[in-house]
Amino acid sequence: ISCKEAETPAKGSVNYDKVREAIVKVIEVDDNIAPAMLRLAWHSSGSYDKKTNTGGSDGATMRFSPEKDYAANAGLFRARDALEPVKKQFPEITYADLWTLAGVVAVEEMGGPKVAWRPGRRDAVSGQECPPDGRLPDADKGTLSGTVQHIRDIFYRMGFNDQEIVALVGAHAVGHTHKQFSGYDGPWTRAPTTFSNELFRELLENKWTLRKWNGPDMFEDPTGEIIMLPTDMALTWDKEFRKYVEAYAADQDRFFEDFAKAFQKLEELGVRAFQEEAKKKRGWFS
Ligand code: DDH
Repeated sequence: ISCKEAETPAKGSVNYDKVREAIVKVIEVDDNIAPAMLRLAWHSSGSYDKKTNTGGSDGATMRFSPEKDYAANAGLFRARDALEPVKKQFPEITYADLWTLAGVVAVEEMGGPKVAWRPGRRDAVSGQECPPDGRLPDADKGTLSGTVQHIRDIFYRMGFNDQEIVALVGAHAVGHTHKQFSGYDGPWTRAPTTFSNELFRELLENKWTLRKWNGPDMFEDPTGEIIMLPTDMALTWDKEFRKYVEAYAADQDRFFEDFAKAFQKLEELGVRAFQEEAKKKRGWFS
């Protein structure tokens, strides 16, 4: 479908501060939903491919099959469903704006940095615009070098560099893996509803060993209570990634600043309205 057929928000008709307040209320009922909202924002944006300029948060295509059924998106119905009453309360906001706004509100509510956010995303009207499966990262590619290469392939495709990759993955300070959704099991930190640089500190300061169980390969600390995915560990084994893990473990302010920039960039990948605006600013089309 063309952009014209898609629903675009009526400018000025939504009070985004009120929407923010409504999202905060949802989080206050169950703060475990905040990490899920953050992951929804990331998965709706992280399907972007810069070569074809497809995917990304514009369109909120995860409402539709096949995207909502991709294995990577298992469990995200929790966040989508939790936001449904907010959409009912503010019907003029697009889902694409609502989901990305929920991501930044979740980060803020969990004590993280303020992330710049602006409206303007449209909603697709069918699943025809869904990106293909396989654009989001797998947590394990069997070998260390394969896993490191996979992380780079996935994030370079969106247009990120090594520093931005490490900053973004710092989001694993919050939330849980769920056996029933991904096969993995457990939280990364002991404060899974506090946004902090704790993922990096745990990665460097704790002792990580392969969990002995009949689930997928994952790492645990000596207590077995907190975990790391192979892709998280890979950030400490690759020299270039490790530089940033060390920097962020030592300096939470720097992590917050870099995360905020990278997350705003992530949420704006492929958004037509912002791309048009940027073109106009360059003066070619005025
Ligand atoms: Fe993640 N993530 N993520 N992640 N992620 C999972 C949960 C959460 C990978 C795999 C998983 C990012 C990067 C990666 C969050 C945010 C972000 C789960 C568990 C898996 C598996 C899902 C479940 O069982 O429910 C991999 C692989 C990568 C990678 O980069 C290689 C990034 C960039 C972000 C971000 O927000 C910017 C959050 C939050 C969660 C916790 C969700 C919850 O329900 O709790």
